[in-house]
Amino acid sequence: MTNFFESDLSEVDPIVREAIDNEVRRQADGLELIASENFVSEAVLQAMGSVFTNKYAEGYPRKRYYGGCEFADVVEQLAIDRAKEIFGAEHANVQPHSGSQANTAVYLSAIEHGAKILGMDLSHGGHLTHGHPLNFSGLSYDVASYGVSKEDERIDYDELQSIAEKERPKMIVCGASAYPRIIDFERIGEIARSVGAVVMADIAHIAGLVAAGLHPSPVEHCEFVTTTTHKTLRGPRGGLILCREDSKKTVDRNVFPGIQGGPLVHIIAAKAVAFGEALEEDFKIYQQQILDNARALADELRDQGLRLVSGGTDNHLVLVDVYMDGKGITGKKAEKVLDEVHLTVNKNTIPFDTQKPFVASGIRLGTPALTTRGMKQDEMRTVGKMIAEVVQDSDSEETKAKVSREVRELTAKFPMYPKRYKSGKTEGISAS
Ligand code: DSN
Repeated sequence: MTNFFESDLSEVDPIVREAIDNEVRRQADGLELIASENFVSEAVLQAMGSVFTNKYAEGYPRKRYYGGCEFADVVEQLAIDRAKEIFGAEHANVQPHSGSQANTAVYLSAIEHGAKILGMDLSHGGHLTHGHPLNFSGLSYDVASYGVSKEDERIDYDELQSIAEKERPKMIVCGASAYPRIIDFERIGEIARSVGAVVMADIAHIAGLVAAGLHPSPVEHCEFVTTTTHKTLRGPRGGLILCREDSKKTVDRNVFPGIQGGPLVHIIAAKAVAFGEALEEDFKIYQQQILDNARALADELRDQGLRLVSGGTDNHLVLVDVYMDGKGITGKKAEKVLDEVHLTVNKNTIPFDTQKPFVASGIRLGTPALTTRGMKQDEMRTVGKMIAEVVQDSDSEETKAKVSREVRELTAKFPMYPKRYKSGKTEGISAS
């Protein structure tokens, strides 16, 4: 089965082949610092590129609306069982096509249309699906929001308690896409119970850390837990819902037929592979290295004079205030100049930002992808210096040319597919 393909994409569709090859080179020759991205193993890629994409399998294992689902059942049941084992959850639905679909299905399962939700403000680190006015969540529900305090830029749990008492939401939504600190799910669970609300914890960013026991788990404290499978969890692009046994039927019904038709069986097969990798001892070592690397990156950026939102990081990401009240450059410009030297980041609003979201005062950096590549603290210090140099001297072509050369030298030392990282084990970061 290794030589499964007899035809060659470069002959069948050279334009797509070339785009794929260029993307392989882009990923290999640049330094990927987008906090929500990662590099999957070849095993995950193989499962994604399998003939399961041909199969309709509406329904769930052993209860399908189509014939010929016996092997689809194998991979979906495996993905469910492994997800439950990783997170210690009573039930897992592995069919959501994305994190947004997972969240949509939970909203439908947990509360009535139009009910009040209390979600974290997007500009304070939340997510579109946590109540943004242009998202289904903001359009279909009555939204109140909470955020971080101005003093320490961390979630103010006392304020969250007061807002919950005043607003009396039916559901509190927690979890974030640009929050560098530990989230106290236990406290949020207590706040929710005190006002008769349920909790949806969206752990898309930190799922790998939770799986490895390096971030407190929400599973015991929150009725519903959602995640994507492609960030720190390092699986295929997709979603996952964890819930308790008593919500199993409702959640399953709201995923299919509620919001989706046929599941993406090839992606579910790849989720099963990735979940298997997450159960390996190496995965814990990898997640610890993500944390060590984020701390090293944060320390270097701080030493270089950049301001970090909340002063540092407890997880895989660092939010840098590059604008510094007009003394620096905007997030938009920082993203552009860093891109020019092949340091890939995204502009991001910071709490209480004075810039519009498309301009933003910050950039968000994450270490999951570079850690998969085998880089450790020394390389993170080097990357931190490069970022600071470009951001602080953003109009100098000379600086950009120099840093660009340094990026090339560093990437050459940590090759990507197919030389490194053939399985879930990361070379150089391995127990074996
Ligand atoms: N777009 C994702 C991120 O970058 O964090 C969240 O959905």
